[in-house]
Amino acid sequence: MSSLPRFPEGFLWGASTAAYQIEGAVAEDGRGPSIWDTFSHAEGRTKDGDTGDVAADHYHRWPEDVGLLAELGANAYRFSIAWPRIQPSGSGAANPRGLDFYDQLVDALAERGITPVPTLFHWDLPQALEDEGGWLNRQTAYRFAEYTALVADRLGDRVKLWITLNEPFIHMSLGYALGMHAPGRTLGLDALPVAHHQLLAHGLAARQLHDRGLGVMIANNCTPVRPASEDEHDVAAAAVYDALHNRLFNDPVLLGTYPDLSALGPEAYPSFVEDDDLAVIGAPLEGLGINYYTPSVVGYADPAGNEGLPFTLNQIEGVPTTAFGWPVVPDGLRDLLVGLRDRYGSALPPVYITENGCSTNDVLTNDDRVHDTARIDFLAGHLRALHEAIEAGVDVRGYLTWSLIDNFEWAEGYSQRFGLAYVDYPTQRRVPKDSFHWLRDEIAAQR
Ligand code: IFM
Repeated sequence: MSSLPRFPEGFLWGASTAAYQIEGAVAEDGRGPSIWDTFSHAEGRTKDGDTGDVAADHYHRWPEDVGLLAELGANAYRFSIAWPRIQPSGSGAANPRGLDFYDQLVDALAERGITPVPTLFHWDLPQALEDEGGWLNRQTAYRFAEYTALVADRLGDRVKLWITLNEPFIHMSLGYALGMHAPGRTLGLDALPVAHHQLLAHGLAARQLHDRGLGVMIANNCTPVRPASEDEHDVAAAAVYDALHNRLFNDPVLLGTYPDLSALGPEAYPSFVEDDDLAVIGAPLEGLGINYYTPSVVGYADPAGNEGLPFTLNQIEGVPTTAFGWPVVPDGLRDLLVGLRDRYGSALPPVYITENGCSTNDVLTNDDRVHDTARIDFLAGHLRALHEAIEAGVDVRGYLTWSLIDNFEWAEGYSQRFGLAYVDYPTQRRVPKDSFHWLRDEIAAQR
């Protein structure tokens, strides 16, 4: 019996993954090195020195993983394409064996009636492009459009809905501002050109996809922002954080404008934005991907003692937390979506939840079970909140949970398990967790 209210007809149900986090096989079939190969192999960058060299071995076990999706009853699967498999040195002709890998995956999904929703960039930039400045270099945006064309030419007959970038805010902030992710740069606010060049890449890639009659989305990491108090300084600080985390990436793609970031410095971005860029970036989208994990409570900070930032992120008390320590606030998803609808109105395209999930301290029992009750509670709470947003009039078309299987959680290595299926890394055996069975039953009840 279902514990969830009824979702709209044709709703997409499924799960998400990303290439570097699951594939492994980093030196196979002509794949070139990515910034995550370099970063994870550098001393002290990831927990326990973990790398994605083998990850969940999806490159060899993909038929089994497609089988898991089928068993789940998924009608959609979001995966990412590894740019370094397609263009090992970041430019030039496509590596046919790289394209073949995704071609066979797409065919296998189609055979099972599962809609493929590929992401073209989920943080694994070819190292050769990083050597030329990575996303600090405007040329990377043009390289991305060329790469997009190569992939779309091969898969566009079967793949109709595409995601250009995954979470450009997280890639900019953790990768280029704070140095916690690849490529490990610590530029602080000087990382802002990375936002613009990623957005330009999105716009140029969207043009390639649209020219081929294909649908386009971007997957933005969004957080509902709440001020720490009603004090005007906290309220203003919250508005700045909202502009940096959410609006910097949503306004340009939905409205063709940038939010006011002058609170971060007198020349936050004008110098690197060229004349027609915003028109390219603001091309109409067929969907907006939302990755939601937790809200943000923001208070005022004196920029002088806070690396130029006029805000601070406060602890959220009194709610459960994930194994990662992230506060679990399902209502935040409803508030976020209703807030997006109120802010963007008719400029908001159909919304797809392209990520939402939690890490838990999973234990494989002797009888091959994983009792991840906390994940079931997480999913049930967020799906109910999502339904409330739909009832409030937000056009939500799908829910793709993060993640199908346990995987390489970036700087946290293999210590954080987000999967519906447990991966026993020494054997690479997949064991569906209790949450997998729960979601399978809920999806079946919706049909
Ligand atoms: O694992 C990541 C994913 O790659 C991007 N979004 C957040 C997830 C959990 O941290």
